[in-house]
Amino acid sequence: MKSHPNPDVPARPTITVVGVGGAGVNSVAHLHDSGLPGVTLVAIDSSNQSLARLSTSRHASVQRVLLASRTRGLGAGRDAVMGALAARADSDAILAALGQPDIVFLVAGVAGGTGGGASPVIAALAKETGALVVGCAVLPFGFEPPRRHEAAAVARAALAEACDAWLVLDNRKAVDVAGKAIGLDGALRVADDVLRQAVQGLAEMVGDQGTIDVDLPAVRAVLTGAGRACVALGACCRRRSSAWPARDAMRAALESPLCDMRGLAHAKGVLLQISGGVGLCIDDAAAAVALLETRVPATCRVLVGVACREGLGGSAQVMLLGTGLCTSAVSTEADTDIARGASAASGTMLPAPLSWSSALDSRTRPAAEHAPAAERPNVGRSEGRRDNVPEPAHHGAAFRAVS
Ligand SMILES: Nc1nc2c(ncn2[C@@H]2O[C@H](COP(=O)(O)OP(=O)(O)OP(=O)(O)O)[C@@H](O)[C@H]2O)c(=O)[nH]1
Ligand SMILES: [Mg+2]
Repeated sequence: MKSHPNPDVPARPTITVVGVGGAGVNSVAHLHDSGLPGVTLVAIDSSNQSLARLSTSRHASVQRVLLASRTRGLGAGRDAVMGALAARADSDAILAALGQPDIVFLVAGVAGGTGGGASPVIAALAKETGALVVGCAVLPFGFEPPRRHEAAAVARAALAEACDAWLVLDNRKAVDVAGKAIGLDGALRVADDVLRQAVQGLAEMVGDQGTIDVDLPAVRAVLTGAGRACVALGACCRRRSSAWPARDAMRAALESPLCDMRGLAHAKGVLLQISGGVGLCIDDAAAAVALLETRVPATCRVLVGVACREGLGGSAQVMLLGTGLCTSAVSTEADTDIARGASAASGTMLPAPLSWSSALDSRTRPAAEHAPAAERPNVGRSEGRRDNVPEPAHHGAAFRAVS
């Protein structure tokens, strides 16, 4: 039972990120060090050594759970059965650390004993608390032995079964994104940072920091029992100012070669968070939404949140989380469901919007109805929704590893 809310305190959905096993603990440490506000962090591992990195006073806000009853704090030795037993043996400690969050983001390297074995158990415990559970399965690097990949495939399926929605972050793709020349540590940090942006986007969307927030019940409706999901991130960088930064960021997210976005064509729902500077204009945000709607079915429910942050200047970022994907439409091998792209574009900023309210609602109408003229080859400008807004020249999107 959730405690009764105090009417004097504005209610805010609570998000907890749970890192399981060595990879999960590292992700949580990165989230902490990036200063993500409004998100509770929990690190769970069967290895004392792994959790020790979060023992400093600087990390006091991170809750740690050592699954020691079965392992003596020595790790699960790559044995997923041991990882599962360890989590079951310490389930009370896990439940106590979880509390009663609204949304749990659970991250684990599923090739590991703890990550692979304990994460489905912890996901099930999190669901017992009433939380919406989104699992993120980190897949092994290409250089890791085949048996690790096989173990990861089995554990990924178990994690998927235990979560409302699940997605994959493939370390092989992280290396591609980071570039071959970058060190292993650099590739790991790229993966961790992609996850940070996804969590941050979700936190902004349901938190009270945005210009337009999305209700938790609406987010619940999209994520509950949603199955396979994907996250795409796009950015239009400040140093290359664009007339349409949000739309260009959306294009970057959708066209990133790092993610197989074909599944979006079958998506049942999309959570979209658009973040831009204070000058972010309504037509630009609407164009970003319209561009997305050209890629999803007419029946897809798109929820849009918008946050204007002074620090973003003329740049924009989008985070989209597509759910209910048809698994046959996305590759099942060597895939990542998290992508990020950066768009290079030039031009001038449009004037600030007068009102946000009408253009950015939850919508289920056919995509073509909303697509701006520029995205619909056979529709004349007089039929478009932005007749009096000059159409910027098309800028080819360039994708870079790290924006
Ligand atoms: N992205 C990312 N992946 C990692 C990181 N550390 C490990 N991995 C991946 O996660 C897999 C599992 O490794 P760990 O998380 O260390 O394993 P564990 O869950 O602690 O399992 P045991 O040590 O057997 O208990 C590895 O095979 C790597 O592919 C990290 O810091 N970031
Ligand atoms: Mg370990």
